[in-house]
Amino acid sequence: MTMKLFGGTTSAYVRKIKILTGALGLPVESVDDRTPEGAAALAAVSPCGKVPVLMVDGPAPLVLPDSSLIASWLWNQHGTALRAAGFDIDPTHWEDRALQMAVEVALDAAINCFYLLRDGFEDKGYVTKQGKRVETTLAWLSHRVTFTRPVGLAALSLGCALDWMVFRKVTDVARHPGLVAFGAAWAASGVGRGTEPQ
Ligand SMILES: N[C@@H](CCC(=O)N[C@@H](CS)C(=O)NCC(=O)O)C(=O)O
Repeated sequence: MTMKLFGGTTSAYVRKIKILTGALGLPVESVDDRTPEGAAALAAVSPCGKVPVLMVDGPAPLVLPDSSLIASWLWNQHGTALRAAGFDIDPTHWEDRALQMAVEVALDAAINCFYLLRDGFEDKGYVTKQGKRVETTLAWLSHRVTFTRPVGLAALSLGCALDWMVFRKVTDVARHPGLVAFGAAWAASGVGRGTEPQ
């Protein structure tokens, strides 16, 4: 079985998968969709043009175009090894998934704000609304998420999302003490080491 992971080095969603495949020691070829060749290869496998996409070749070929879908597939295939590596990303942990959903709603809104403002979009309220969504969701999460082992879906997403938000300077995480504590524990754990956005 060979695997290709489409995505660049800045995406928080791609990073989630790099952390998991790295913890498993899986040989995965990275395809950077920001190069013309990578973009063409991505367009050939997925109509959505979003990353990550995991392409699995072998007796049962698969194209998985979403980080949560990929994470569930990895859990299905390698759950025992992931557990041994300190992760529990069982997709039937509904409370954890509900928190993860909130993290990713905030991340999507932050991504939206970042790119719309970078492209010079004239804000007639939509960008402000997205920015408020980031803040209310982060404030809510700040009281609910702590970093514990094994690392679950919400913690994995939040670690990657906060690092991205700091990297892109889209919010001031320091306003949320619970998230500051989470970020310190996440950094100290080394879970994301070597995959930081750059
Ligand atoms: N729900 C998706 C979100 C993926 C996503 O938004 N990826 C961003 C990069 S961080 C992307 O591909 N953006 C390109 C675009 O929207 O054109 C997942 O979990 O994989």
